[in-house]
Amino acid sequence: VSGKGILYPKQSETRETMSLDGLWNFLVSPITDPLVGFRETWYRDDLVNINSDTQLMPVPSSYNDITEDGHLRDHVGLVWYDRTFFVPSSWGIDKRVWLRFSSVSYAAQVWINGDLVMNHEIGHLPFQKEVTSLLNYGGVNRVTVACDNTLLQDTVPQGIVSEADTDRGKKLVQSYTFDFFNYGGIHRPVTLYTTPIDYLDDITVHTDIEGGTGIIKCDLTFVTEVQNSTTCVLKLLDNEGYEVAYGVCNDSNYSTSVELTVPGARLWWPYLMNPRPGYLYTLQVELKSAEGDTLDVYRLPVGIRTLKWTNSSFFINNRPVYLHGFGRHEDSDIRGKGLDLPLVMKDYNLIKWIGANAYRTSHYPYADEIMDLADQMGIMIIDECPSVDTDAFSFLLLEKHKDSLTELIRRDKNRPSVIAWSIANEPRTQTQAADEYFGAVARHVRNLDRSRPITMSIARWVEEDRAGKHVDIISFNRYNAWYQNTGKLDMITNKVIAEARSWHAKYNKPVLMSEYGADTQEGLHLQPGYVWSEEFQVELMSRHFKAFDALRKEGWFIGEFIWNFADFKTAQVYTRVGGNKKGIFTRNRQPKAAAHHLRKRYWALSQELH
Ligand code: GCB
Repeated sequence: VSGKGILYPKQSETRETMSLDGLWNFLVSPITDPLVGFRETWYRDDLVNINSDTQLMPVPSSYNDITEDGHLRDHVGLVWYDRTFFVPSSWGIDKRVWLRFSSVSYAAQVWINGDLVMNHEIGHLPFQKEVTSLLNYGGVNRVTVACDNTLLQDTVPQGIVSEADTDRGKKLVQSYTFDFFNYGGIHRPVTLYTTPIDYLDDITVHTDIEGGTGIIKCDLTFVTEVQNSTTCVLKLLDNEGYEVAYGVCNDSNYSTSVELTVPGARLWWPYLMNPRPGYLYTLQVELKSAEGDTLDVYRLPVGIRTLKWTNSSFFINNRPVYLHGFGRHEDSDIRGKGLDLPLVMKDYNLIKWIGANAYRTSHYPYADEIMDLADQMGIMIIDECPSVDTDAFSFLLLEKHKDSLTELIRRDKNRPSVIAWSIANEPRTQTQAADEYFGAVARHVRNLDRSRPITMSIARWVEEDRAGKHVDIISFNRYNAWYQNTGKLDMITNKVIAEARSWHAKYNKPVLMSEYGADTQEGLHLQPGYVWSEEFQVELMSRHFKAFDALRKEGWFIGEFIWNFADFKTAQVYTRVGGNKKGIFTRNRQPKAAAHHLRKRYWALSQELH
C-alpha cells in the first residue's frame, strides 16, 4: 500500500512514531566509479563493513558544510547513507508500518534490509511507503539511502553537469543559474510510524464563513479491508479542547464527506490584523468499524478563514490585505538546508519582532515544521514550488514541474497560512513555449485547488512577458539601483512606480513586488550611500517605500517583499562575497541597520492598515 495522502506522522491512540534522526553512516561514491554502490549492492550490508572511508553524518542536515573536505562540499552525484534501528515486536502485530522522509535533495533511492522500498525525485517534498512486510520485529533493521544531488535540464530546478579536467583527473561539475547553494543530503526528519490496518489515508478541508458561522467541508479517504463497513466520526475542538462541532459519515467507496458548522466561529487571522492571530481548531477524525470500535484516530489543526481576490485586491475573511514581508531561504551556517528547530524558532521571533505578516517560501517548499508555525502565528505564506529560472521547456520538465505542485498541494492544502501558490520564480517567460508551458502549469494547479490564487515571480520586462496572463496575482522582482543603474539611488522610486503600473495595465490583476534589495556587508559604512554599505541598503529601501506608498493609493498594489530575510550561501561566483548578502539579517540572524529600518516601516504599516 502506498496511500494517496501524506498526512504528517503524529501519535494518537492508534498511531505510534519513531524518529530515525541522528548520526547515520555516510559514504561518498567515488567520482571515478560513481555507480559502484549499485553494482556492488552496497545496500545489502552496513556501509562501515563495505568501505573504511565511511564517516558519520548528522540527519537531518546538508552534508556539504559538515566536513573539512572541499571536494565533499562541491561533490556532484551519489552519496550513501545508512543506519540500523530496532523495531519493537508489538509493531509486528495488526499494524502497518510506514517509512517517511520529509525531504532528501535531490533524488533518493531507499532500501530496508537490502530490499528496495522506494525512489523519489525532487527535493523539499515528503515521500513515504509502507514497509510492514520488510521489517524484522523485535530485531535489528537497516535503512540505506542513495542520494543524488545532480541537476539536469529535466530536473526541477534545472542545472547542467559537464566534465572538467582537474588536477585530480576528470571530474563532473555542476552548474546552475539560480542563486542559492545546491545543498544535498537528508534535509528533514526521517520517521518510522504505525497506522492500524484500517486507517485514515487523507483529510482535505475547505473552510467558509456564512455570517458568524464557520463551515468546514471535510473530505476523507481511508483504506479498509472491507468496503462500506466503516463510519467516520468528526469532532471539532476549540483551543481549550471543548467540542464545538460534530459530524458523522459513512463509508462510500473508501471515501466520504461531511460538513461541520461552527456557530460563532473564531476565525484564523494573520499576524497584526487581529489581537489573536493564527487561531486553530483541532479536527479529530475517528474511523470506526461496523461494530463501533475505534479503528484509527488522527488530529488535524484547522483554521477557519476565507480567501477572495479580484482584479485589484486580495481579501482574507472579507478584509483587504496588504502583504509586508520577505523572500526567505532555508539556509544557515554548517547545517545548510537541514531542519534546525532553534533556527526555525529564532526566525519566527525575528519575523514577529520586525512586524512582517507574510513571506514567500522562495524558491522551494519549506519544512512541515516551519509551515506549522506559520499556521500557529498567523504568518501568510506564498507557497512556492522548486522551479527557479525555468528555461528550455520540454514535455518531461513540464510533467515534473506539475508533479512538484501536485506533491506540494497534497502536503499543504489544509494550511490556513498558505494564501497563494507560486508556480515559479523568474522563469524565462518571453517565448511562445513559456506561454503554453505556464498555461498548462496553471491549469494543473487550478484542477487541484481553486481556493487559492496562483502567482509567479516574474523578472522579464513587462513588454516581453507572455506568462502573466495565466496567474491571478502578478509578482515581479526588480533590482533598481543594483542590477540596473547600479548605485543610482535617484533612479528607483519613479521606475518602481512606472513598472508596477505597467504590469497592472497589461494584465489588469493585483500586483505585488516580490523582490527588491541590495547586497550589504554588515559593518561596512560608506556615507553618502555607496553599494555594499549599510547606508546604501537603508537608502535603497527608503526609495522603494516611497514608491510603495504612492502605489498603495492606486488600489491594486497588494504587497512588498524585500529580498532577503537573511544572508545565504550561493554557488561560488565573483559577484558573491561568502554568498548573497541582501539579507536584512546576517546569516547568523543579527540585524543590519536595514532590519531596524524595515521594522519601523512594517509596524507603522500594520498600525495604519488595521
Ligand atoms: C533574483 C532571484 C533570487 C536572487 C536575487 C539576487 O531575482 O529571484 O533568487 O537571489 O535575484 O539577489 O540576485
